[in-house]
Amino acid sequence: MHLVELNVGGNRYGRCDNIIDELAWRGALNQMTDEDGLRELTAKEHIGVYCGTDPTGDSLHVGHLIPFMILKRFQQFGHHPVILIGGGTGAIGDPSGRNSERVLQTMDVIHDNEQKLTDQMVKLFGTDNFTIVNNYDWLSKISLLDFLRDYGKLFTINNMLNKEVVASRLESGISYTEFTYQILQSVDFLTLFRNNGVHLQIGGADQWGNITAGIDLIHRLEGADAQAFGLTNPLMLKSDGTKFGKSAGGAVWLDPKKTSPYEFYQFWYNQDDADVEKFLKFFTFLSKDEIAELVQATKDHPEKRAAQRRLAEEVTEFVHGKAAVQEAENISRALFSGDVASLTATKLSRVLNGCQVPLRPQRPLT
Ligand code: 485
Repeated sequence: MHLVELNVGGNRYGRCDNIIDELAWRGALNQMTDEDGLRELTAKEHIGVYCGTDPTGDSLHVGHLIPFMILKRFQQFGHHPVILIGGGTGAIGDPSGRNSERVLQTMDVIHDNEQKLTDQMVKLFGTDNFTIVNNYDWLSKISLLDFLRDYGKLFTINNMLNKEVVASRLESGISYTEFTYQILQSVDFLTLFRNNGVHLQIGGADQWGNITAGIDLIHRLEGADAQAFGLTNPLMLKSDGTKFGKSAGGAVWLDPKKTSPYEFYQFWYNQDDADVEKFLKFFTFLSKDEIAELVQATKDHPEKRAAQRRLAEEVTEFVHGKAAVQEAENISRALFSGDVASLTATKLSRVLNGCQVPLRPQRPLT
């Protein structure tokens, strides 16, 4: 695999010269439709790549970072990321990855969440070479009759029932509303393919059925050789079998009011030695060489936690900015040395946010 040194946004990255090789090395690939076709297209031109999220909550969490890191890497290779906020689909609720029916949220709550998620996305992706769309803009305009005539006719119940998400709910039951979800997400892919130059949709492994349904719809309407692809990331497993993304206080949020930057930093700093290489590859933009050095440092001096510290610094900076890293490190140091008096009231309130963390960090900052 050939490595090139690029200088993007002031950082040095040692990267593969092909985005798919880069993702493979980062451990970011689960399933892909037509890998050869996607390699060929991404080598030839810069494409639009999209990932959607429903505004069912008022903040993103670290689990959402998984496909967003992939989108970010596409952006660094010159491709164009499109984030879709599902104001329309969020009104329905994706049955994927759930074994029971969702409770519908009010449209007021959904619209309120849309804004909060949009603000968080802009912090991660900036405003250059990045588009953010809301599927409420087109889904809310389709009449029931048009929906059934234009799209419903192209989906067979037989295929829809075969999607894993639906099949797994047949015994416990699934409403007609949630059953319809895959058609809505397919209409999105078609809309972005037609209007935004989007050729690839990415998402977690639970999104495979929805993504492939969209590709089928595009092929039905735009021709069998229309270049639409799908890619999912693997489940993020931890070596001790516990779920990635949870801390003692529950989910780790990107909203600093729900999870303070200090708690956020500590979440990454406290990852096991056995997981740190995997997380450095996946959640940072560090080069192969830099990661190799950190892995060696963990082997030589595990007690120094150099790899965990770098991981915490990189991800906290990506999500909350440089100043937040400084502050998290100052707080960690002061708390560990017992020098609480040096902390201002604001800093203390960050640590005590929701009282979710032990007052003393679990480990000293070396
Ligand atoms: O056109 C689309 C409309 C909605 C969606 C995607 C494309 C959202 C998707 N159906 C969904 O439910 N996503 C989850 C969410 O919104 O929280 C999660 C997935 C996860 C990962 C993450 O979004 O469960 O695997 O894709 C970004």
